[in-house]
Amino acid sequence: MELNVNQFKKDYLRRLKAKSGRPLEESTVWDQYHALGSLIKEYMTDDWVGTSIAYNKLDTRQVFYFSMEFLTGKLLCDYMHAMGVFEVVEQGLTDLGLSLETISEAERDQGLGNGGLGRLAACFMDSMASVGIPGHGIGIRFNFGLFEQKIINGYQVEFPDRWLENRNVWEVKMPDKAVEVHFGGSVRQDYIGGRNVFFLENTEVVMAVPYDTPIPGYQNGIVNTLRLYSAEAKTPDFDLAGFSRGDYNRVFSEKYAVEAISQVLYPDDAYENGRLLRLKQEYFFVSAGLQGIMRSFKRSGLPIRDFHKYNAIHINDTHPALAIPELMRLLMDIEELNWEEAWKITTQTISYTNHTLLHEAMEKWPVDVMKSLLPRIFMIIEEIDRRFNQITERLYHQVDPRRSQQMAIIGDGQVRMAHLCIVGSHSVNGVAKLHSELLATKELKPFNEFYAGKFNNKTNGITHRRWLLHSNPRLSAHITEAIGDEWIKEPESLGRLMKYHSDPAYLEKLMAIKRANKVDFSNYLHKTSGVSIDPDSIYDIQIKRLHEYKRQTLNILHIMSMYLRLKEDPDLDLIPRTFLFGAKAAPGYQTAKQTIKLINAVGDLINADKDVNEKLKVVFVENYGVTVAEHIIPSADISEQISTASKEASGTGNMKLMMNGAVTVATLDGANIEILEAVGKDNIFLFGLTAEEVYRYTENHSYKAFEIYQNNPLLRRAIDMMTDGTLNVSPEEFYLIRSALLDHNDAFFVLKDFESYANIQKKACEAYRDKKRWSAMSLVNIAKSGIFSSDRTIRDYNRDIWKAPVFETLKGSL
Ligand code: NBY
Repeated sequence: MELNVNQFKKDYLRRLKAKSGRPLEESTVWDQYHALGSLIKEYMTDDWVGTSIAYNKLDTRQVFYFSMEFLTGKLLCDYMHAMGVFEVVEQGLTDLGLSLETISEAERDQGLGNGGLGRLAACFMDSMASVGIPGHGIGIRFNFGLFEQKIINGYQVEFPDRWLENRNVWEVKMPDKAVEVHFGGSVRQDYIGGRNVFFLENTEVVMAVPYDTPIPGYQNGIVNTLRLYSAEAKTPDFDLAGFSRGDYNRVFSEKYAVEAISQVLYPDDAYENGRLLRLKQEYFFVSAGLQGIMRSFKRSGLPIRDFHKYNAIHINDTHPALAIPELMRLLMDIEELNWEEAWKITTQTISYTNHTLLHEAMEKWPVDVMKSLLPRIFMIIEEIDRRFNQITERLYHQVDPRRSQQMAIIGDGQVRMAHLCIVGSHSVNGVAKLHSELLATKELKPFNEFYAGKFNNKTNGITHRRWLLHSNPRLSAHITEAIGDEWIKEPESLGRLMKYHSDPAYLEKLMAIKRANKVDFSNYLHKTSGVSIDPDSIYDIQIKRLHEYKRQTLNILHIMSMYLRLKEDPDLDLIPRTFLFGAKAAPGYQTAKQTIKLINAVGDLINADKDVNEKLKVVFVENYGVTVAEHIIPSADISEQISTASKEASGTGNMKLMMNGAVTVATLDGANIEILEAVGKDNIFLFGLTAEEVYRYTENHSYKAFEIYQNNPLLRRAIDMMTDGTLNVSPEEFYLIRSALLDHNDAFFVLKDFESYANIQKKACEAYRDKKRWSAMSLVNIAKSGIFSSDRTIRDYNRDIWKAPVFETLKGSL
């Protein structure tokens, strides 16, 4: 939009006064933030309203991305960049004696997600709008996002994330678009006008009230919508009779119980067995979202039989799987279509992404729970299952009588949500080549054989606008200076940087930028936690959820072994190295929590030991999340992507780090394999078992972790350090970690991969010594990162699955 500095200053001062009731001199930082947010939102309004009018007018096919999680982070600066007003606003604020940096720190992170899956949804929102796809998000407006983590005495302690306590400037409440969601009750069946009719009776009713947040595309005038539903008791004067009888407690506890649905995000990044409230959350937003879509579709006057031609509904993992039976219910019970018609529309509308191969993370719900909470939905699932079984029985009962049971949607008293998604959708995709291949050839093989062509791959991506353009302004400017700014719209043109591959001046500047970013991060860390780190050391970074398969344990054991070597030989020629960890553990995941304590205990030992602390430093960054990531990533030298091969579906942190010039230490897992293909084997440090080897060892039980422990003295001493009193803890402190490695035969092959990890670490350090070589490696990583932009991912989804129109801009169609 057109905006000049004077106009902005005038608008802003007026807005600040109106919002805070105070003049500039008396305003708090929060007042300043709130006024700025509200003004920026207003600047966006015409485009936002215009976009939705244009979509309606054009009868556009639209995409609805259903996700339990949207890990958006802060929005202010992103919005200003998208609207092209960043510089003007920054200048205007400076003129007024204010600092944009300080003001933007007052914004709370929108932390409505656990990790990669939720962040992916947020990147997709940005890319859909920027690429010009009519695509919207549907989810839950949790009152509390992912817990805030504090490290107290080395332990993770969780605190509630009250992100809404000072209101959210971006959202708009839409009470007129509220819908009812029904739970429990019973189903009455009738035969009316020659067809079976189903009525739900005596249900508990919850109002789903949408709050809309604008999602602006990058300087294209398109503004899509993220719609999050909040649960409210039916009417504000819910039970007036009870209230006037003085029955306050009952009335309020019912209201409280209803509103609990959108109270808090479950903090597990893997499936945690069968909590009723979680199932309520899943049905709540799916039913609300579908009713909203149905309502506006019907308003358009288009025939219901064409529903799938105008609506593409994507489900982010199995959490929104109930979209399948819910859409069937709406089409049959409300719109009066028959089963076959409804099934055709449903399967052609819905597509599904799988994000995991871990068996324990596959979502399943006990039949009795599903039946009593959602009786009509369960009936429909039973019927889908019955019809599907009929076909697989007929096909397989002679060749392989067990196959049809294996593929069933309902089995062993449980509803298998992934099976429901596969059967009820027209596309099933994994999130990296290896992951998609393992789904098709191993984990979901019978389905891939049954449904030729349904399975496909869509390698993840990240929005290069947030993760490079906005969070690393120095590097962005250096790139633009060399190749122009086309990469902002066409990220694959970052490839043109390759011509600077052996340009000493360019590479030197690249390293100077990295150095400056390292200084910035060390200042940030010092300011936020009091910890000092040395910008001349290597920043070696592992940031992701804490999980055994991600193997933070391998990293810390290697650090412990380096410590032991240095203690023996203090003159060991090592480049000073700072190991940074950032990770939240699920509150109930004890092994993960012990790992956090272990990292902190090792840090305490090393950082205080004069023999080693010039060369080694271990830092655990508290409360890792989107904003912390934006500070760390531009400063990274080494990116640790060391999951057990086959376990990490894709990874997206790996992409963010390479795009900022970090070099990856990697197993051949997830998207690391595609990073390798992009940069070539000389620009990445590979180690460890392959996925195939991991499968083989697991299948033939030939791996013996204890033998490695016995035969590798250095590793053995590192492991024993957990219990021998070297660390300032009781010998039982790390009981679960030790026993997972030694008593339970190390399910994630930490010991098996240790030696090859230690070797590659040595090679990485040697490479770092050679500044020229390292800077060229870094450049190649940046240059080849364009394919990991979520713009590419979104274009792939749209080309192969959603098939929505792509708009350059909507300006002309208004
Ligand atoms: O999704 C992650 C994968 O581990 C990662 O490899 C991939 O890059 C990313 C995006 O595709 N999965 C993930 O983040 N999963 C969750 O956060 C999650 C959250 C909740 C539940 C399960 C998984 N749950 O069942 O409640």
